[in-house]
Amino acid sequence: MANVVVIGAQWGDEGKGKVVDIYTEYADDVVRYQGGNNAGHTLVVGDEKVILHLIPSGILHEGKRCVIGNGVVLDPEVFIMEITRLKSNGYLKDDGMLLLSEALHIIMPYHKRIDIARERKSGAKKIGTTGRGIGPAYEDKIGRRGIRLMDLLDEKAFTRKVKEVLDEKNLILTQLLGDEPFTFEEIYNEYMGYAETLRKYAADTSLLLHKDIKAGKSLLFEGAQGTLLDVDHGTYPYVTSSSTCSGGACTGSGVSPREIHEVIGISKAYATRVGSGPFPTELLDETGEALRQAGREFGSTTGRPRRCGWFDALVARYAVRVNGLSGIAITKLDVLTGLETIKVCTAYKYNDQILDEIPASLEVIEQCTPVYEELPGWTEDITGAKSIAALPKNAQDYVKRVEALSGAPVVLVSVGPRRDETIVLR
Ligand code: 2SA
Ligand code: GDP
Ligand code: MG
Repeated sequence: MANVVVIGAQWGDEGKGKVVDIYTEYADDVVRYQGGNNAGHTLVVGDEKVILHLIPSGILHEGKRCVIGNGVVLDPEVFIMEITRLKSNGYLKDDGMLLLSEALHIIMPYHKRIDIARERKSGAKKIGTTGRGIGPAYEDKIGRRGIRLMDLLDEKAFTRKVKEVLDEKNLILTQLLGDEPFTFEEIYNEYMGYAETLRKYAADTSLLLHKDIKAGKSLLFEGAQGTLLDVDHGTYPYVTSSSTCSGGACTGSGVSPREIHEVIGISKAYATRVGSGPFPTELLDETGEALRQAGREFGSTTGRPRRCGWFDALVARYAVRVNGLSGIAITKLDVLTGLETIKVCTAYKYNDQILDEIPASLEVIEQCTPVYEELPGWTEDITGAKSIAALPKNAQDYVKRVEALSGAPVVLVSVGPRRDETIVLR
């Protein structure tokens, strides 16, 4: 029995969906605990590709309980679309295996409109959000004016709470952002329709998870986005609005830190970032473009091209520290195949100083240039490798170097998008 947290060790899209799908075999419950449908987690099973935005990546396994915890912000329309699609593909045969925390916050139509309008108004300074209303929904949660699932399921509470906030939302939309207002009726009619579908999934999930732990079951926590997008520990303000680090698993699910046994960080063998913000190892040349094409680096939610760059050991070490990583999973090693040499960033240069930790100030990070070490590449196809020993010597050395620079043991190496293209070490 082990309760494991899986988090992104970079800027998201490290392959968390794939790794969670694989680890689900050893778990009883799979739990999303932060973010919302800004996430896009891709699973490839045989020839089938499934992209999940809200529902935990354990859903493709029968008999595993999937929980969306209190820390998630949920767009009911997207949730319903996702369950409908899963059911039509033969998954989620038992609705009882999917649970929503009744304390989670609901993304409202004004959240989405405010998100998009603010980004539009920010011009070059925009965050590069996914436009899914995530930030504005968390603002209302922290501002204590959010609508929770339990409110949506109680018509009177829902009516009262929406009426309480709507004037202010419409003022922001019309007076500050130059957008259209909402009427109470349009929101009421749309959301009351969702309420009936959502009711059967609602539960006190913290209590259920607690009971499962007491019964000796194993929990797998599925992080969304990545460490450098954490609202506290990321490259603020170019972050998402939730706690993407391992600590978020506890606040976002109501499970105690004392119940967590392992924290696994997922890192690509290179790096990507989507949206604005500092990215010291970014490649704006043909090598960056080659990584984007070979790794199919386009947003799983928005389709936006992802920015690509070399592996950054400062980011990896930081992720090990702030998440307490007990292991690292290296993904997309196959994408590096064919490169003559591969660079890894081992330090930053800031004026004439050498830094081996990420500086706290955004202004300083933006002026840092990477100090690189070069490693020889390989040309052999590695997607069929089933062990580290089966990898070409240079690929083995690359993995060893990444492990040494990161300071946490490598527990999995992914050599292709499919389930069977994985070397599980522990
Ligand atoms: P938001 O929408 O408020 O969370 O955006 C704030 C920042 O967080 C980034 N962010 C992400 N970064 C990587 N992957 C994400 N999910 C999608 C994917 C992204 C997509 O799987 O590819 O499809 O574009 C994700 N979600 C949020 C975002 O880019 C902003 O930098
Ligand atoms: P997540 O948000 O961390 O779950 O990652 P995404 O699903 O947004 O992006 C990861 C992408 O890489 C998906 O398209 C995966 O199918 C793909 N992927 C995952 N692991 C590997 C791998 O080892 N090699 C290759 N080539 N693709 C991978
Ligand atoms: Mg993703």
